[in-house]
Amino acid sequence: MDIAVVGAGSLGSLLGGLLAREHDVTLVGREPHVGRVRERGLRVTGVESFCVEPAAATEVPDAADLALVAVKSYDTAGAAAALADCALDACLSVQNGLGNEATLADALDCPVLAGTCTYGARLTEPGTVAYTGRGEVALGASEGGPSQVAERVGAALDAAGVVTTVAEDMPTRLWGKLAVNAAVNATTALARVENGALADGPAREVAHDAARETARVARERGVDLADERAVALVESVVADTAANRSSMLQDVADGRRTEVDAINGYVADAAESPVPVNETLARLVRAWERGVSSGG
Ligand code: KPL
Repeated sequence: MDIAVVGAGSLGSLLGGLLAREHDVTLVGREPHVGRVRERGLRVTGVESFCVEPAAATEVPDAADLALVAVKSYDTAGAAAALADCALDACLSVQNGLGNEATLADALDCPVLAGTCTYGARLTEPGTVAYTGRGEVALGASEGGPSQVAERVGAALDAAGVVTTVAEDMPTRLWGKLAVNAAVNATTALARVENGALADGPAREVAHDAARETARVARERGVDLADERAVALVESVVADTAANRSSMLQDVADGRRTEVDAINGYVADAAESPVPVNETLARLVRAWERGVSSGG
């Protein structure tokens, strides 16, 4: 299968590297990373260590069987515009936050699948990605139910050794993942701790409250996600990724914009009644972002 991985950051590079063992992959990302991949291949180190030679570019190709979108949520509209001119059979979003599939579907002619991904990755230098945790990609129709396209894409990921579940309950899974990100990302970014610090440390209850609020908002929108299930998801991700630095902690450490608007901000915007923990986390992270963008 011809796969364009749009957003060759940490996660996109890891998934692209895994997929390149079986498929024709083009990594679409930024310099100097893509240039280094073109010159010397992509090195994957950690859980598994190997080198692959995918194509690498700063622009999306003219055609691909699948576009796997892994850009930051604030870049989804840009990725959708770039992909609008690419002949595609299918598109799969494995991004954080909610609302990405709708943005992509508005711009593209092909089916857009929803995905969640719990693999852990970190770009350590241009051309090299650390594979920090084996996880799972769950994918399916964003509105739920069966999908032949999802079956085909799932089989392609599976053939490359990516742990894959083709799921008919993506709305619940997307909200479950949102609860995990709402709980873990801003908390670890603000406290500057690894995910494992939420297992028993002082921020544990902040994270659990953020997850409960997210589950309540999911139920307000007709998605069946119990508080206990959301907290259990957080506990299991925290245990499985204890040594990981969340993507938001990585963004903050590197002085980059975060995905808070599509995570805690999304929960706050979608809520019918107050969600004080998500609102507070969103405000604090936005305050940090404003300080960085004004050079503070
Ligand atoms: O998705 C993640 C992220 O960091 O964005 C988790 C699952 C929290 C792993 O770190």
